[in-house]
Amino acid sequence: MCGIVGAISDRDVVPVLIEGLKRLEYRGYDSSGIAVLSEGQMRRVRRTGRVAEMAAAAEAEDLHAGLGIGHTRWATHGGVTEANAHPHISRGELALVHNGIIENHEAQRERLTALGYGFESQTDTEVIGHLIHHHMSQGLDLLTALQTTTRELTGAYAVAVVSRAQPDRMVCARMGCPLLIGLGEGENMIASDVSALVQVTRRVVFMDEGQTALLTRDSVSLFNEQDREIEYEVHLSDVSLASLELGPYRHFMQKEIHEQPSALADTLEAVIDAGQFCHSMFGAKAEAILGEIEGVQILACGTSHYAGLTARYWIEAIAGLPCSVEIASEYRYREAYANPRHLIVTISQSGETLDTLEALKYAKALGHPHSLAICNVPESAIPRASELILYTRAGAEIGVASTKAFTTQLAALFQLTCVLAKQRGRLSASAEEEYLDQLRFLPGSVQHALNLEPQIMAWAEHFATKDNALFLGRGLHYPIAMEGALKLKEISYIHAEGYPAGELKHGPLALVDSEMPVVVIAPNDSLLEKLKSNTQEVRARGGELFIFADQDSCFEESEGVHVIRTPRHAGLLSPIVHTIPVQLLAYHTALSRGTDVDKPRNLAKAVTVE
Ligand code: F1P
Repeated sequence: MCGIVGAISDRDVVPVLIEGLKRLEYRGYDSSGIAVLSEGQMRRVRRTGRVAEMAAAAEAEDLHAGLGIGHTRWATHGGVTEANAHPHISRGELALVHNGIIENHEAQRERLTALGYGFESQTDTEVIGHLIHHHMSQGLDLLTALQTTTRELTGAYAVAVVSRAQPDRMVCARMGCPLLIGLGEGENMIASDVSALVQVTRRVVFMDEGQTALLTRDSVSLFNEQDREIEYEVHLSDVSLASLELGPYRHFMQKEIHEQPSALADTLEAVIDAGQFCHSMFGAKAEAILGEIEGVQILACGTSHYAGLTARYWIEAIAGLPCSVEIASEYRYREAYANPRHLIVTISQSGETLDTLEALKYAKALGHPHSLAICNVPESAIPRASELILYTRAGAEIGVASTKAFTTQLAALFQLTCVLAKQRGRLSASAEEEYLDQLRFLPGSVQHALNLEPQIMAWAEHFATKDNALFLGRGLHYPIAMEGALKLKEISYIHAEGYPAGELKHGPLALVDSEMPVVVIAPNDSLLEKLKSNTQEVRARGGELFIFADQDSCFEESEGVHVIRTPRHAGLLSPIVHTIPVQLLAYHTALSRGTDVDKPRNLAKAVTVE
């Protein structure tokens, strides 16, 4: 999704803006631009395509200034053109960047047209700049004009504005889209996320919904929805520069797949150190809230939704609580039945996914008093709107297709399950010890699964030539089959479906022929024999099988049956271990097909619009 960066400094901010935009590239974008105020002149460079092309153009135009804003655009209103790229300039006087969607832009466009404003783009954004310009022409200063404008907008936005009339400041506003302020020495900055700023500062202020801010070189003032100046808290970000660099890897996705043993170890550190499952890791109020709830409603999107689907098996079987899992964008628009004794659990890597955030707000409005966020980005919108929080400690995830966030979400959800079970007297001391042991071994099992990479690369060559693929799993591994299919379609653009293997003969078997590779996730669990019959149904129709089988699953290679042996059965944590091979398969297939692995077409990392 769109990314924003802005800086005001004694030094040239152009390199800060460019570097910031490069670090926001991972969010997904199709054009970029910067605007600077230099010697009283507003200067702008915009390009479709990569930030590097825009940066080269900025260099060619010799752009330097102490005040500027930059943007990576992910098209929503209007095609991918230079005219639609941000920053947008109003009458040569002020420049603006925007993330989000202005829902009443058509009405505002009519109003502004009547006031004599012309439009150069098809975006919803341009109305914001003209509205601010209009209010300034009525005598308001830049900040007040922005605050007045925000009251006339409906929708979601993070905006930053600079004006020729007040060249010593930058103003910004946040409603529904992320925005934070970075505090430097003799300079201040804004950005959509902290990765854009860590090159300059770690001291950040997270803006809240409805707030506006005024930045000069040496001061930052924050205002609430009523435009009253308020105090702010300064946080020290722990995002490291190393986590944002590729290192020896070819792609961030490859790096992040390989980081999973350490990401899991970090996420599990507290529980392993404590030697027990303890409610306190979810927050101060966790004991009372987790103790009193009678069910769980999980809300999430994409890969995070599949983590929820996996957790349902654990929560119902181990904790003995009813658990529903729903795609956030569906839940938020239906008249859902609310049981106030059910805990709302949101799962989100970014903590910014708009549908998940809105589903959480909707659940609260429906009468759910209790919520827990499982999230990878500290201080992001979803945990800030939740009562209880468990942060996964996967570190920055840059590849658009989620990998280490997913497996750490699963680890977090398993801990939640065990805490819920323990509080209900459903976790014996020996079971607790056994699960803790499984968690201790988990990073090692995941490393073992990573070692399968060379074998999986050979399979990937084959998949790269196909147009379709089926992924089958049963029980706990059915969501992993869906996750495997999602990974493959996201980054290799091969059409893939994940199915519960028992459902095969109710439809998808009609698709199976020699051109349809069928991936089977085959752990040695209680459903293994049933799964074996399902694979025979495939083979009998000429389908080629690619089976990820536990060491002791007893699948043999034969004509049309390929087997890769995964580590010994990891018990209830087996879905985590079995995720690794399907991630690697998707990665290497995409590599063979030459797609843009980290930035797949049409996709964005943080989906902050509907
Ligand atoms: C949800 C999600 C990711 C996916 C992609 C788009 O994000 O669907 O699972 O990989 O990045 O967004 P989140 O809510 O987990 O951040």
